[in-house]
Amino acid sequence: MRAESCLNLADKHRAEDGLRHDWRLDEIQALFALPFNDLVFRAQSVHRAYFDPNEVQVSSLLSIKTGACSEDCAYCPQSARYDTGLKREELMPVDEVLQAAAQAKQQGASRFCMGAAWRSPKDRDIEKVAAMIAGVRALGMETCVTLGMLTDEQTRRLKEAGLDYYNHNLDTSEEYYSEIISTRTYQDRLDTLERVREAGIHVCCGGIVGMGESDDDRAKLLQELVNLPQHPDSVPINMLVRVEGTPLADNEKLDPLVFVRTIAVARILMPRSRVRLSAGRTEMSDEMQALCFLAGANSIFYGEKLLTTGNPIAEGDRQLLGRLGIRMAGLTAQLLNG
Ligand code: SAM
Ligand code: DTB
Ligand code: SF4
Repeated sequence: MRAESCLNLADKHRAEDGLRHDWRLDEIQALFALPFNDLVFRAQSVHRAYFDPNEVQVSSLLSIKTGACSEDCAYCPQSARYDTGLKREELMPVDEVLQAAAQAKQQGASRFCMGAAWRSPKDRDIEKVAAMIAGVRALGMETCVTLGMLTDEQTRRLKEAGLDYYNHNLDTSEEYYSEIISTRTYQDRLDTLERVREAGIHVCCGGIVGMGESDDDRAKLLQELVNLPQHPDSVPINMLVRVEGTPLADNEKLDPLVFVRTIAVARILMPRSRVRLSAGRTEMSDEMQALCFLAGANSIFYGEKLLTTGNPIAEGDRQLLGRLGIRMAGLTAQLLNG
């Protein structure tokens, strides 16, 4: 029944958005296998057809509830199961969150993303988060939250509070997912994504590379994302941040050019989506980040902290973007872009 209604939805959206939602794995694998220059040229051509190539959207992140998470995601420093030395913090007071948002706005961020280390929120938490959303919106910023799995009622409440985006990542292929997380299923993730989409909240959904997954896993992750009934509005591509104490701490580093290829293929598959060069930038050279922008990335996390780990300082990013002649999208420009 669910599969049938998804198919109908997929047909409906294909007709509506003129984009493909029926990519086969072999087609995606063929893109990954292109000579690097051909792949990047193609990605940049698609990028130019849909976006201003010299503009990036910037989001700032804040961890509003930190650590002690019941889930066992092997990459995550916030799981209660791993000793990462992280200090646990309860849900932050609303006024402190709004102070941080105002500061992020002053630095030039147009979207404020609030993350909580929950498997799923409790109803009483949702009321506080709703107040944060309303407050951040009142500052004139776009709002995004990532809180784990949601019920229908919680989703409705977030929409009512004015939520613009919900971040919920598929992280990797369905096959590899069970190697990384045992406390929830891929289908749980897909169910929350469906709720968010149907409530009319923009979807932010992507994944992590560098977790020891295969080339096929990366292709399959992108296939899952592109074949959703609607392409996610934002697609964060994270490079694994290897945190001491997590099971993936000693993983081998991914070839940076494979990361750039992943960005390029995401751009080709999802031409209207913001592809975000997300976690892992502190370990990337300026040249590698420039290649990611060339391959079609047009969004970054901005500000010296992601949720619990480091990110380049804002001044450093302003200098890098300046050297590349890339502007930060203002809120007005973003609203115009839809
Ligand atoms: N608990 C909620 C959830 O899992 O959806 C929201 C917060 S969770 C930290 C948000 C996302 O951060 C994860 O889905 C994952 O993609 C990303 N993430 C967490 N740890 C990471 C790491 N070490 N490196 C890269 N990305 C990471
Ligand atoms: C996403 O895809 N990446 C962000 C955001 N969505 C919530 C989180 C990255 C977290 C990196 C590890 C940390 O700082 O705890
Ligand atoms: Fe918890 Fe989210 Fe981290 Fe998984 S990724 S351990 S659900 S905070």
